[in-house]
Amino acid sequence: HAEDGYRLWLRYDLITDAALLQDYRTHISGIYITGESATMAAARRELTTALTGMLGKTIQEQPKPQGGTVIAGTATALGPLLPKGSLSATGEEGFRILTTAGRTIITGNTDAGVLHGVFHFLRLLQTHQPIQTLDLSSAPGIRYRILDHWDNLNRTIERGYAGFSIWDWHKLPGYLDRRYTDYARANASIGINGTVLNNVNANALSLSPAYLEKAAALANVFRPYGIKVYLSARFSAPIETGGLKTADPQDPQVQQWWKDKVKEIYSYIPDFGGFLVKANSEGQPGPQNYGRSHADGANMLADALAPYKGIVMWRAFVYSNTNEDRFKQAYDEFKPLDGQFRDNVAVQVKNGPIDFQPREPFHPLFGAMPRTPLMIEFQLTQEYQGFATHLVYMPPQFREVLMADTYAKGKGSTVAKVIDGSLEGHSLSGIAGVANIGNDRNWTGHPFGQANWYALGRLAWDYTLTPDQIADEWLRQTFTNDTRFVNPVKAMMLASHENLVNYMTPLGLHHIMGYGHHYGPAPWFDKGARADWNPVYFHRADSAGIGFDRTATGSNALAQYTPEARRQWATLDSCPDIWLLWFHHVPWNYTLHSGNTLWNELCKRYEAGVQGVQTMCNTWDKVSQFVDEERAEQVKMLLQIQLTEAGWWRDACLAYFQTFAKMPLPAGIPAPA
Ligand code: GCW
Repeated sequence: HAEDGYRLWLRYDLITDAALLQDYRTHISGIYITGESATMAAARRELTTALTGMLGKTIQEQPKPQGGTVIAGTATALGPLLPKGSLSATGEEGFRILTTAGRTIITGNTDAGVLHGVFHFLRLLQTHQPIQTLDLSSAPGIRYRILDHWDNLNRTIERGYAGFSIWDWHKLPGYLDRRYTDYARANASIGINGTVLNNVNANALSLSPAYLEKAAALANVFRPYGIKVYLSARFSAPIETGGLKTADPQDPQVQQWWKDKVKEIYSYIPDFGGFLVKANSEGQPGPQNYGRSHADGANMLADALAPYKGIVMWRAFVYSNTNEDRFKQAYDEFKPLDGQFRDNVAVQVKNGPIDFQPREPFHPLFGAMPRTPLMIEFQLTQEYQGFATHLVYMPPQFREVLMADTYAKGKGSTVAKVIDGSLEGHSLSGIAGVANIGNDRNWTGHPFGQANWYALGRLAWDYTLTPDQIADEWLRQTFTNDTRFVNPVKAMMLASHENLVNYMTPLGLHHIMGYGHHYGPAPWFDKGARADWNPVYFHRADSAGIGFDRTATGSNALAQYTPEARRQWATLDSCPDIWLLWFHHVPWNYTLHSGNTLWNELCKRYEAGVQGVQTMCNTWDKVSQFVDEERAEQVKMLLQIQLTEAGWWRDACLAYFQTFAKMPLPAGIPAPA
C-alpha cells in the first residue's frame, strides 16, 4: 500500500504546489552523471526515480549537459565541467552543490560524497526549497555514524518493538530482500555510514564462515551506499567456535585466533568496519574473566584489525553486583584505563550513567578520558520510553546531552566536542544509535519512530541542527509540506519528550519501570534478582522523602564530574527541579524553585504529562485531515493508548508514593482510578 509508511522520508510524490512544480520543471531538464561505479549507479537511479516522481515528467540522462541539467560526479570525473573552486572542506564524504550557467552541479571528492549530495539536493526539493541559485557545502562533523542493531540470529530483536529483524539470515546469502537496498538508501540519505548487524549480547556463531558469507551479502548491498558492516564480537568466541580452552587476551593462541578470524572476515568483507564489544557486563564474557582489563581485551582485537584499518568500539556499559551506586561503576572501571587503548579503539559510552532513561545527566566519563576517543550511544528503540507505542521525538533529549558542558577544559567543553574529537584532537569520532528498526511495514512500528532514526543520522552529520529544523524537514518529507499540518505537529513533537518525562519520571526519578520489560510503572517492585535492578533502589522513597542522594552525604557520584559541572547539581538550592531526585533525597514538604512543595510538584508534573498527551491527541485530531487516512488512523489509535497509559503512570506512581508522603493530592489532580 502506497501510504503504509514503507517509503519513510523518501516518498518522492508529485509536487502539488502548481507554481513550485512549474519552477522546478523549468530548472530541471534532465540529468548527466559521470562515473560508472555502483555508487554512481545508485545516484543515477535515485535521481531518476525521485525527479520523475516529484516533477511528474520523465527525467532522463542527457548525452551532454544543457540548460537545466542536474550534473553529478566527483570533481575528478567532472573535470572542466566544474568551475574552479575548492572542495577541500567537503572531505571524504561531504559534498558541494552549486548552480552555474543554469545547471545544478552536485559534486564531492568521492562517489559517496556525491551520493550524499544527491540526497541533499532531493531533500531540498522534497521540502520545497528554492533551487535556482544554490551554492552550499557540507561535510560530516563525526566520522563514524552508526546504527547498532540488537538483532539475534533467530530474528528476535532484544528490546525491539517493530517486529522481527529485517535480516533474513535463513535466506541469506542467496536471497537479497529489496528491503536491504531500501535500508541502505534511507541511511545514505541521512549520512549513516555504518551498521552493526547483530546484538551486543552476541552469539559466537555470527563469526562463523556460514554467517560471514551472509554478512558479506549484506555488505555488498550496502557498499554502493557508503555504508560499512560491523559485527558484535563475543569475547569467548575462541572457546565456543575455535576449540580453545581460554579466551585470555594475553594468551598467544587466543591472539592468533583473533588475527586469523579477522583475516578470514576481510576475505569475505574487504571493507569490514570492525567490532562492537560488550564485555564483562550483564553476564557477558570478557577480559576480566582472566584478570585482564578492558584495555587488554580491546587492544587484542584492535591489533588484529589494525592492518585492515578496522576499529573496535568497546562499550563502557558495565555494572557489577556490588553495593556501590550503579551510577559510578563505568567511570570507576574505565577512567583508570585512559591512555591504555590502541589508536583504533573507541570507548562507546551511553548518553547517561544508568541506562537510557527518559532523562539522564550526561555520563561522567565524557570529558574524563582525554586520551581516549569516546563515542556516544543513544537508544532509538524506546526501551524505557513507551516502546513503539508512545510518540516521543528524541532530538530534544539528544541535544540536552550533546550541549551539556563537561568543563573538562574549561567552559564550553561540551559533550559534543568530546565526541566529535575536537576537544582533544582525536580523529576517531562516533555516534551510535541502537536501532528501532524491524520488519513492520513501516519499519519502526510507530510512524513517528521514523523521526528518531532520521534525526540520529542528521545529528551525527551535523549536531548543530536544532530539533525544530530536523522535525520540520522530516515532517515535510514524510507527510506534507502544508504548514497547517507541519507547524502544529512540529510543536507536538517538540513537546513530546518533556511530556513523557512528566508522566513517567518527573523531577529526576529514574528506572521505576516494570522489572524486566521496562514498559509500565512499577515503582513498588523490590523482588528483583539484583538490588540495582529494582525500582526501589533508584527512587528510595521513605517517610522522610524521595530521591537518590548522590552528594557527599550519599554515594558521592557527583564527585565524578568536574567541580564546575558538579556545581549545578550539588546543592538542593543550585539543583534545577528537573534534576532534583537524581542527586538528592528530598523531604516531601521541601519547597522547590517552582514554589510548590515536592509532593505537590510531583503531582502536578504527572498531571501535566497526561494533559500534554491529551493536547497531542487534540492536535492530531485537528490536522490529520491533511495526511493519508491510514497513517492518520494509526497515529490516532496509538495516541489514545498513550493517553490511557500516561494516566496509568500518573495514578500508579502517585498512589504508591502517597503511601510515603502521606499528603493529600493537590486541587486539580484526579484521585487514582
Ligand atoms: O538497556 C539494557 C537492556 C539490555 C541491553 C543492555 C545493554 C543489549 O535492558 O537488554 O542488552 O542495556 O545495553 O547492553
